[in-house]
Amino acid sequence: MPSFDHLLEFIVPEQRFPGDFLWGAATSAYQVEGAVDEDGRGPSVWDTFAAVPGNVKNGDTGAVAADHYHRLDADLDLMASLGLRGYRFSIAWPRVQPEGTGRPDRRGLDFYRRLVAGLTERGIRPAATLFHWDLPQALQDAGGWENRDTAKRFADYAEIVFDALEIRDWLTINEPKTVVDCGYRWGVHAPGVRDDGRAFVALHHLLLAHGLAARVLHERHPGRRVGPALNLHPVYPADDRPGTAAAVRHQDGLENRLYLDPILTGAYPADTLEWIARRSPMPEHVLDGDLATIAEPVDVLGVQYYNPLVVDAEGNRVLRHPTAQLDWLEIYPKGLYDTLVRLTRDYRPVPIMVTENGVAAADEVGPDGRVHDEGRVAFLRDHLSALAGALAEGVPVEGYFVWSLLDNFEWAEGYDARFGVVHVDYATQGRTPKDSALWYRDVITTGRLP
Ligand code: IFM
Repeated sequence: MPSFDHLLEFIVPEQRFPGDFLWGAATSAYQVEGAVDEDGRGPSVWDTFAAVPGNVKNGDTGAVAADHYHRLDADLDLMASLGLRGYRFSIAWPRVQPEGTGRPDRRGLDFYRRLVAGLTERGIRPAATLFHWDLPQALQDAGGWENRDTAKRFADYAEIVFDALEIRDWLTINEPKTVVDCGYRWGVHAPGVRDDGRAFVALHHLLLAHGLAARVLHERHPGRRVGPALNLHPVYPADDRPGTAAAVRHQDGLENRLYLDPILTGAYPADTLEWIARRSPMPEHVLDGDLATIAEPVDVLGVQYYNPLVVDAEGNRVLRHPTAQLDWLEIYPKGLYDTLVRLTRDYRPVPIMVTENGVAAADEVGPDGRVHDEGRVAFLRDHLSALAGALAEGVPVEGYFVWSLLDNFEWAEGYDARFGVVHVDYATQGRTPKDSALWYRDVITTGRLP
């Protein structure tokens, strides 16, 4: 993987991070926990989707994943040994409410109580995501995110976990755009729908769920913080042909403004909404008061950055930068800088955490017992360098969570795509910190990029 130092030199006067910068790693429940039938957990849409042949590469499922549910204590020790100061995980809604409604299952909550206690004992700050795509199947059977009631059920679930877990920082919905695009427009994620009309109705209810849950936290636990975790993609023109600027603006609407504007300003972007109205009844689902709910103040904004999008006048994506193992993951660290700077330029300043950033590779443990993932080291160094550039511009970034702590179930890609800084041998469930994890530990210890 090439280095981008030459691109970043001009924006990075200082590579030192603030002393209280939160250095973390992230995972999500379905991707690491396994134990899908244990302690009363109900089925989720991802159990259903992954069970259908052809939906996931190699027929992989999250049934065992990284077996984190059974290896919690060892994984907590592993996090401590890597010097992590923060850990972002998600709570499996179907562990807490197996059917998505009603009384919580104590066993499900107890797992997360143990996790939070274990983190706290080790001086690692928890940040919890309420929903990282594992919707209880029973709610999907009742209409899923196309059903407005799911947003209300989400607020009930949020209240249960807010009250049960002593956590300051909460993320509501992980990447609503991925649910909308991959789950409802292109059908490559659960629930496997390919229908723009339905997709944008689901989008509105996902955002409503975010706002309702954020309001519950503010009402019940003042002093704690909540926000969404949004995957943002800076959009660049492929050329200067007539029409390209408009195509860039349109794509930026679908990628970024469609999520940022309602959440941070209380209005859907007019141009994007007009485009949606031509293919979806979504506007009819926006009821009085919804936008005020969605715009419940954000205390901390989760930003997830992987790749830029370069589009031509026809709106087609043009690959301009090197890609990693996954062909969508074009590597362009300056895109992180541009995204962070744009947030403070176009919206009112909000504390930001980079809640995901990372790269996949087909990593293997070598004969020396180590994983020499120098491509990932370069990726992390260049992206952290871009982040340092944004900090130097005054962007209020408080923390960074590498995606991911462990190799895990990469959704439709199954287990081939390894995003972890720790290698997982799925046959033995052995963990091997990759060179990137050791490099990251040094960055955490010194607070600067080597
Ligand atoms: O693995 C995913 C994660 O669940 C959500 N953000 C992107 C990651 C890499 O594809």
